[in-house]
Amino acid sequence: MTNNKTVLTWLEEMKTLLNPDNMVWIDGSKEQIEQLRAAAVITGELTKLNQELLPECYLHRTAVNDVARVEGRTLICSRKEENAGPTNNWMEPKKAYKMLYDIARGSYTGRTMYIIPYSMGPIGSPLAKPGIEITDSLYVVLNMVIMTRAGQQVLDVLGDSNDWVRGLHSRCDIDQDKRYICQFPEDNTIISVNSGYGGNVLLGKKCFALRIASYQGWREGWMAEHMLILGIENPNGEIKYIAAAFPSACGKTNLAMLIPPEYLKEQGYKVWTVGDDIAWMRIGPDGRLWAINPENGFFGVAPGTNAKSNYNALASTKQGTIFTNVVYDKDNNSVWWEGLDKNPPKNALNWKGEDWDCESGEKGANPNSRFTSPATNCPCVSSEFNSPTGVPISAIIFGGRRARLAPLVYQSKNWDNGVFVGSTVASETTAAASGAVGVVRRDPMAMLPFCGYNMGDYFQHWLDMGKKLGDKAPKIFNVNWFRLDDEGQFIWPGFGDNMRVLNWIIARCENKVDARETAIGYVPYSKDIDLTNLDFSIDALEDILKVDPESWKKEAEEITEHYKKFGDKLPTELKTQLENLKNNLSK
Ligand code: GTP
Ligand code: SPV
Ligand code: MN
Repeated sequence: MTNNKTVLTWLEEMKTLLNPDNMVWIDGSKEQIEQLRAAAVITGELTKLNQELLPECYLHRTAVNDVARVEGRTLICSRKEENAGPTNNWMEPKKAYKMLYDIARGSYTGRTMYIIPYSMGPIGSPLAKPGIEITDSLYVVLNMVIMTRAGQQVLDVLGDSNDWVRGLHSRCDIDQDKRYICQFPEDNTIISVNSGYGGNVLLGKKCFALRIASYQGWREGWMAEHMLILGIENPNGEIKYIAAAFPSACGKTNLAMLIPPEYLKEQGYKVWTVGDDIAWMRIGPDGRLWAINPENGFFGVAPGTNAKSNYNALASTKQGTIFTNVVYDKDNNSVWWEGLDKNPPKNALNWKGEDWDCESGEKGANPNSRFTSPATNCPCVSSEFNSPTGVPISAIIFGGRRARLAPLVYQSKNWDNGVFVGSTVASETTAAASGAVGVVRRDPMAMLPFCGYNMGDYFQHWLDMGKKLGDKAPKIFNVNWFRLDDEGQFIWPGFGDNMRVLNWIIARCENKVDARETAIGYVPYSKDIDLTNLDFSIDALEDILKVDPESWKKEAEEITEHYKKFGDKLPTELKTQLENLKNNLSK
């Protein structure tokens, strides 16, 4: 498949270490994928689903102890501890290699070593980057061929270059006490052992496209972000692109595939999906910020996905999809999850593969159950999806799950103030990572688990990008779809109705609408959020647009604490921003 010496040498080393029975290159051909699916059905890793209802779709169950990312066991192994920074777990690289090689040694015995050459980004795009993942898991192979562009072509473009990311994955024994997800940013290397769950083992995704790539972006002057990318087409056919960073399971896939309310559809508004999880962004020849989605598929949260909440995501799962940890419907050899519809299957297995009684009150699907679907399945996939240059970004949005405080939407005063807003994002934890759910924590730019270097340097990099972009910089906003009322119900309807907020954001970018200046930024006048055909009162809207100085003073104190972590690495601009906020609030 290749004569690249750096590749062949590494593979030899890995072969000696892992001791596989045989080696198989993934060439990306349909025939090979079909053959590997059949093999995975024989080993029991996949269940072939009803091919009439769900052609080329399969079900997989992970080990019960292995259903989410493990942030506590995710390490950044930079040479100096300071370069991993205060928000990452760190281990000295030599020690980490030894520990990981000791764990992985001989672990492919009796197994096949699959070699997956893949590209993050359209093959041949100047913004794309190649990697090679070796794995002993067919599930990983079959997910990687959906989530990335994988196969021979990647090696052809790589040629003799040494500029590729090494990825070693071994299931070992799925021993959670020996589970580690390690990134070596200075070596372009990832090692993941003892897991079989998506975010831990599909090494092109969080490990490469965020942890390694964020480091590369810092060194090379571009950005790798935990952001969806969408295009909004107005009735004149003009398309504006928005990138949005929300923490895991906080609504990126949903927003990326939003269906506008009926009255806006009738006017001719459309939404196009470029990406739902990751954006790589570079300053283009015109001085604007251009973004690609490095992925080729969606690894989406299943629960809550239905024809009403996210029609396009559901449609994306109808073919060539791998479902992980959902309910198995024995009667029609199909799948189900909470929130799909009101008819849970009567004769079913839960995500663990046990008989499941839908009336027991126990959940059938794991809260972090997922679907892996090809992006091209999505009815609203953007025509620019494969564009090698990407799309120009007009606005960047930050957001999180906050039951209180953060208003529905506000605009930062300028780029530096927007970086401040991003650096202070807080959100309730979700099932996407193991550990407690619903605990509010700071998750700067939704990158807390994904930044591959010192987050203080990362903030500075954002500020530096702003200086380079100057007046061509995207405008920065913050949204919160998750405000709760006293009964614990979401106040804002969310989902498709978020389009009403996006339209305000676009209008702000085009200088077409005024806003109210507050201590935290520009907040909409309630009349400017269009509530046409929505059963939502202007009073309720005003309520979720309020900026309460007393609560924000408390928030400013918490930000002060949050910032202490970064010590000398905290950029002066951000200290100034915090002081400004405090001053504004006491006016
Ligand atoms: P990752 O793939 O983990 O990065 O998640 P994500 O950010 O793509 O989140 P996703 O869109 O899958 O949404 C996660 C959960 O949030 C689902 O249960 C959704 O139903 C819910 N959700 C998404 N958008 C909204 C919204 O506007 N309002 C409310 N109330 N819930 C939402
Ligand atoms: C996330 O947790 O942000 C995800 C899912 O997108 S995973 O790929 O598991 O990280
Ligand atoms: Mn994500």
